[in-house]
Amino acid sequence: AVTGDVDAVVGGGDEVGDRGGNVCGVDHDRGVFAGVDPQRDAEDSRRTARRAAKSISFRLAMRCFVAIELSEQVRESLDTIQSRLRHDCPDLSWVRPANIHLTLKFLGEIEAEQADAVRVALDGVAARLSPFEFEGGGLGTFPPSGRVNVVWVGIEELSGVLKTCQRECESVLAAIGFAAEDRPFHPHLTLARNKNPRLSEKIRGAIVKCEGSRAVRQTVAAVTFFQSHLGQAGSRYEVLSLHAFTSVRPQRQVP
Ligand code: 2AM
Repeated sequence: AVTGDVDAVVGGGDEVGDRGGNVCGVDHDRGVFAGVDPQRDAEDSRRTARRAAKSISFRLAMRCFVAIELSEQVRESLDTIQSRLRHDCPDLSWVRPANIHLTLKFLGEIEAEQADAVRVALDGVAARLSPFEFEGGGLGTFPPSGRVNVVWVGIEELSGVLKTCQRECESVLAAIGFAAEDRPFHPHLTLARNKNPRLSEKIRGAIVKCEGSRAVRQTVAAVTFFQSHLGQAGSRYEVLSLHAFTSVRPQRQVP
């Protein structure tokens, strides 16, 4: 988990002393002695402050992504699909419907100041888009054949605006330093993850049985900037900002 990793690093070295009581660089213990060397004290304070700043900025790194939030109705449909699949494949790791979203861009670990730049970039995208509708397609897996890692509901969106939205996000985020994805965009809603390759055949069978349960449809009127908090009880996603589409002009469509 991010917190665990961070604690391990911060707690593992001499940073501990800095965090213990001297984050702002004031040395309270030394200050009570008369006749201390002021130059040396000042250098000590500067060094302490530098370490504290490094440690604080590291601790502020955030695991983030950009996604489309789902409506309550879509989440209910996904819940139903999961229940049907779970009947045949109880041992998958199921994503709670409240946690399912349509990921547009995974950013990974970012610094607090990058988050501000991401917000500005997404505001720019939202100003150029107007609301559109998508529909959930059939069920599928990553990878498409062989061992199953992920079970998903595919997204069908014939107008091409979803693709435009994803490309716009990709492009503004690339401009502020986030490497563009080299894989083609495959819009999907992750229902479950699988760690046991021996279940793969059973999963594919369950998917075939489930075909037909594909009634998900919603209007998309915003993109959301999320922070992911990894924890023992699973991930928790926090909304950092919501960027509502405000353009009234027709969408530019990607072929
Ligand atoms: P997905 O499961 O919808 O494909 C938040 O963690 C979201 O970011 C996940 O739902 C996942 O999208 C995506 N994600 C997580 N880790 C990722 C990684 N290492 N590379 C790409 N996308 C990732």
